[in-house]
Amino acid sequence: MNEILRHFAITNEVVAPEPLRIGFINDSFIVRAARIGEKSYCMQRINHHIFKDVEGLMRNIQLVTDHIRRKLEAAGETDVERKVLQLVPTKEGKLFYKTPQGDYWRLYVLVEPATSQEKVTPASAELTGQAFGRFQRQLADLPFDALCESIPNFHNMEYRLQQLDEAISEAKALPSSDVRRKRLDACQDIIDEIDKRREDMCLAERLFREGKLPKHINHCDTKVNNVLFDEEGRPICIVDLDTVMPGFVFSDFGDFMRTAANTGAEDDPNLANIHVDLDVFESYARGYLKEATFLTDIEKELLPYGCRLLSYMQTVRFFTDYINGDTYYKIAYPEHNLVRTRAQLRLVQEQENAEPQMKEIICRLSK
Ligand code: GN1
Ligand code: MG
Repeated sequence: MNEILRHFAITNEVVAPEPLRIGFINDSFIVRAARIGEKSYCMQRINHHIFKDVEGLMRNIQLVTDHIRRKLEAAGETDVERKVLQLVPTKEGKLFYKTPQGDYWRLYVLVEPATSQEKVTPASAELTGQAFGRFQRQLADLPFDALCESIPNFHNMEYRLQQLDEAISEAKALPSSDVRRKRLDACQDIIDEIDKRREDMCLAERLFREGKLPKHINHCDTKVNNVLFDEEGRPICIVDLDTVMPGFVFSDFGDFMRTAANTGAEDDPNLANIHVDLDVFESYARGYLKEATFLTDIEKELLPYGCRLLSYMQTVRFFTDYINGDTYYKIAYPEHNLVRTRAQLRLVQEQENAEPQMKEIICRLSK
């Protein structure tokens, strides 16, 4: 560990790295300053099986953090070190260090003091909406294609449906005794539900091709635990920038609502628990719209649609993984991906029913 650390351009004395249990994708370590008051760091091994273009990913992060830092400085903000992540380059001036074994490591200055939250309340939802809205606004003047897609087609609905179709045809070709074929044969009701929404759910991609819907830089993992809060419970910094990439603003708005504005769990086996939490929806939307002042009319109008879209996309992704035999998502029990699929599909249906209320809220808040 110290061998890796010595490649980075750190000027202060630090103690040995210790494992930090955050996130499932990368491995993180905390590197504490030897003396109080000096900088500590967060060292991470990047999962290059998921993020295949580490160079592109790190360039994205550098671009985004530099851009936000310049914005904060131009606005005369104080405490900039806590308001945007800061990468520490290697002694050779690179954004990451690649070991002879082929692992990729990076180093951030640790944001402190700061706390994080796992659960959302209507009050914290509003603050979180502001934080992600501000993040998008700060990046809204970057051309969307200045960044690469760190996971290609990550939130592209047409591509996700194509992946499902491939999984289905592969499973169909298997003998009827095969587990994957059995899974497929038992799930025709899910396929029907997915099929009847296909066209509607690819609307955003079509509007983009017709030049009617813009792309912007999105965070693409808008969970409350990716926001750091200060001592007073105010959001200070957005973290986990690996999936920051071009896309539609719904990716961030819809994914937050998918995870936070659901009275049930993402993998709730009891479908009766699943409803849209309109209090959380309204609070987040209020915070978001306060800050996301760059939105066009069509983007605002489609925000409730974006909620359904992200839940539908997650339905398709979980279901594809189920038919493929659970190769992408970690599962806790054999039918976990099926339970997740049904829970997300129910959320889509609940969001369809709640769409008039969601539209009314967006309309009221936009005035
Ligand atoms: C994955 O691992 P986590 O929870 O940050 C996935 C998201 C999905 C989510 C579903 C890189 O995110 O896109 O929405 O699972 N991230 C990746 O729970 O695939
Ligand atoms: Mg994540």
